[in-house]
Amino acid sequence: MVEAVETMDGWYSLHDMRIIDWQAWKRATNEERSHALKEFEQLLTSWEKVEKDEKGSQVLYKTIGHKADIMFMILRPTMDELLDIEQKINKSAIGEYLIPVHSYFSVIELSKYRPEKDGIDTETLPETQTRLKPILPKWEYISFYPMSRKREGDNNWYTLEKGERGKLLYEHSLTGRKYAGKVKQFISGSIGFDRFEWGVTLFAHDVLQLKKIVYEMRFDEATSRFGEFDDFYIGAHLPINQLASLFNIDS
Ligand code: 76R
Repeated sequence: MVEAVETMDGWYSLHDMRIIDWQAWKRATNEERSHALKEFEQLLTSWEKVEKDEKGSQVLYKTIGHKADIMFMILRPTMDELLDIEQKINKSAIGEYLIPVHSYFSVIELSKYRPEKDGIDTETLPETQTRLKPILPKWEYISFYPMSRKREGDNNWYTLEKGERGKLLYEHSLTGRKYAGKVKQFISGSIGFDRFEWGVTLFAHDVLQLKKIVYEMRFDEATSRFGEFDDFYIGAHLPINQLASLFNIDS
């Protein structure tokens, strides 16, 4: 029988993609617009406190193309907090102009292919806990895409022995390490939660590095034989102090 691998699970994750209803926004009065914007800024500022207290983390990006205009990635210790946040956005004044177009629910995940380090359970190590409950970087660019591992004939990830899967992921990680300082990755598991098996979130200072790492990994066996991908969402960082300029209809 093929052995599963134990997963270590951290904060719950919601990727929430919205389109801005520009027509409705333009029809709103100046007063309605400035009230909505102010309330939105206050909501985001309240989340910054949660992050400072290390009780969650979040980022907001402007996404390119017509799949979405903005994307939130929000991490919290429980799913209930994510539900609450989703409702808060919808009930807020700006929520009237932020049409949900896509979302992805998952949980930050590390797999235990090497369950011990120097005889210590890796899950108990402080560095593991930091990776399971990460403060997300506010780097210039983001890429998010769901992916799965194939279950087709000889290319079935789930009939490979655990040792073989561990070896392929180790090789995969060597490609990943070449991008240290250029690309930061967060893997969140979504088996049983959403349509694909993992969410991949990458941050980069240079948007081109997002293409380069994904291209190079296509040649790793873990990807070339087993990788299956959904749509990619690419965005540029949207800090609170740039919201006014994004939503300003005169510029
Ligand atoms: O957790 C670790 O860092 C240990 C090594 C490692 C694992 C187990 C690792 C390293 N990854 C692991 C697991 Mn990864 N990763 C992806 C993608 O585009 C593609 O082809 C794939 C999308 C990227 C870009 C990426 C980057 N990785 C996984 C898994 C779970 C598989 C499972 O459990 O079966 C997926 C789906 C996945 C996908 N990976 C790294 C990176 C990078 C940059 C690293 C090096 C991190 C570092 O050492 O700093």
